[in-house]
Amino acid sequence: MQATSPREKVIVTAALTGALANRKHCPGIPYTAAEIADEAVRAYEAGASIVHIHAREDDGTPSWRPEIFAEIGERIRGRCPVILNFSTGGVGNTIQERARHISMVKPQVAALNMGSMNYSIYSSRQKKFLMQGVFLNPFEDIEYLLKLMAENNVIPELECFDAGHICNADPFIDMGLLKPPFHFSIILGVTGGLSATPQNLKNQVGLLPEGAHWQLIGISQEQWPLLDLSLDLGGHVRVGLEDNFYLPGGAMAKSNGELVDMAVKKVRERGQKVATVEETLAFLKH
Ligand code: KMH
Ligand code: ZN
Repeated sequence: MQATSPREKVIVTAALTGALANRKHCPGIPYTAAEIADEAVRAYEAGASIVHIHAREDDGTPSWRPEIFAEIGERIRGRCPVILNFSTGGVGNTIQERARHISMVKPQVAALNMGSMNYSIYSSRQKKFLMQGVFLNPFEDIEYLLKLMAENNVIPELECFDAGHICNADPFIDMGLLKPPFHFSIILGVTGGLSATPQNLKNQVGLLPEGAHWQLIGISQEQWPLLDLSLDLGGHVRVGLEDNFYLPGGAMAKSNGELVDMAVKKVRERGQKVATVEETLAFLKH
């Protein structure tokens, strides 16, 4: 069972681009390696110590080409010390295709999706699904990624979207493939996974192993009303255009930096501090 009180120092992560949305949805979404690096620097300057990144081709289509991840990494590392967290997620290609950059680029952290489910975008206004797929993350893929990350000194960020996903870590802890300190993300608000309610957040936090670090990933504007509760319960924070385009008042953010500015302001208003890169590295390792 997880202790649930606010942390003195809070890690702020910026999820810069994602794979699903494009500039028709939100003009601030970066596509090219240069654009993603600019957004990473802006997020770092606003207080983010980790940037979570998906690669894209220059026209914005999702890509898992290691050369693109490498270019993004080089451009960011040449300009600031922000910690790199690369995605391994996707719908419709194999885990081997989605994880080539782990051994070739070796980001400090990589996202690891902890279970399968339907994954869709539903429009209540249009009364239809705008996108739907099956998000396949079987145990054999999780095991493959855990071994690959361990061999390459990459820290797994365990992304949990549905009720069973946190407990899916248990067999890997038992096998010794997953060792503390654990870093979980609780994702609320994907249609197909858990909805963004206070009760769902409390239930998920109650399932975490003792001492785990965790952050809330709230999808769409629903992330802002849950921010205080997640900080009260001991969470870290993730914001960014991958998850949500909007500032709390409803205006669309022009950049990831604006979303990070807002998250940092809210953390500080509560009397908590934002973790530096050095402090975040210490959390990641101990
Ligand atoms: N798009 C987020 C809800 C990944 O990158 O593999 C989940 C995510 C997963 O960040
Ligand atoms: Zn992602």
